[in-house]
Amino acid sequence: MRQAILDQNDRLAERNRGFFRARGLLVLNFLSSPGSGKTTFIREAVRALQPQLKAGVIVGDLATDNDARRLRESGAPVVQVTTGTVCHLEAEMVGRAVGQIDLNGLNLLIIENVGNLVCPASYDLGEDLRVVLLSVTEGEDKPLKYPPMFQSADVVIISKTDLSQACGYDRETALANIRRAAPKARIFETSAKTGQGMDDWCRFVAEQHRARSARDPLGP
Ligand SMILES: Nc1nc2c(ncn2[C@@H]2O[C@H](COP(=O)(O)OP(=O)(O)O)[C@@H](O)[C@H]2O)c(=O)[nH]1
Ligand SMILES: [Mg+2]
Repeated sequence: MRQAILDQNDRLAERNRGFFRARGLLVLNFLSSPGSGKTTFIREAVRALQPQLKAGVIVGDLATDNDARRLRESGAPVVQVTTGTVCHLEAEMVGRAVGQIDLNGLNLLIIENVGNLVCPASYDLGEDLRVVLLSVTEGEDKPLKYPPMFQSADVVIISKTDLSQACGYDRETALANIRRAAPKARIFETSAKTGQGMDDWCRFVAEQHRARSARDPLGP
């Protein structure tokens, strides 16, 4: 039963991927536990990437449109998906939500997944890159406790570095644990509050977008 659901999701994710590629969109799927700083990071990143790259955002939560309202402060078009009792976004939900965004002139689609370090790891949404956040406040051992999420990450963002000292954050241990769970992931150390690491992140996204456009020259 579960396998049938995942197979169906994979088919719809491939359909999303084809659609995104045809539109020349770079698609990022942001995942983390609740409160790691996804919404804040995305809002600041969207601001920093403009006007070079323009983003649309889809955000999933069980309830409320609080995050959509916060994300709209960046100026980006935002669609809130409320999942009720479902602990992750599925490809079908993303396919429907993207139909509500005017994609003309957009280069990037950012998906903020439901806050959860377990379930969303199993659901491909058709993204190009999986971006997993780990805040300095949540413990250096999370990559070891939640291996599937970190194994599936293309990028790991260490967030809230401005709080490192207050939390007694052990940077070397956190980096070693991330490298063990996600040996191929690019790692960024950032604070959405002070702006630390944002320039590096924006350069990376621009490079990824250029690489995608070079691979798929049919995109607009
Ligand atoms: N000090 C600090 N707080 C942050 C930072 N990023 C997010 N926060 C705070 O962390 C809390 C959760 O952030 P939010 O973006 O809602 O996380 P999400 O649940 O992963 O989307 C909020 O109170 C934010 O203001 C940061 O870089 N530094
Ligand atoms: Mg959020």
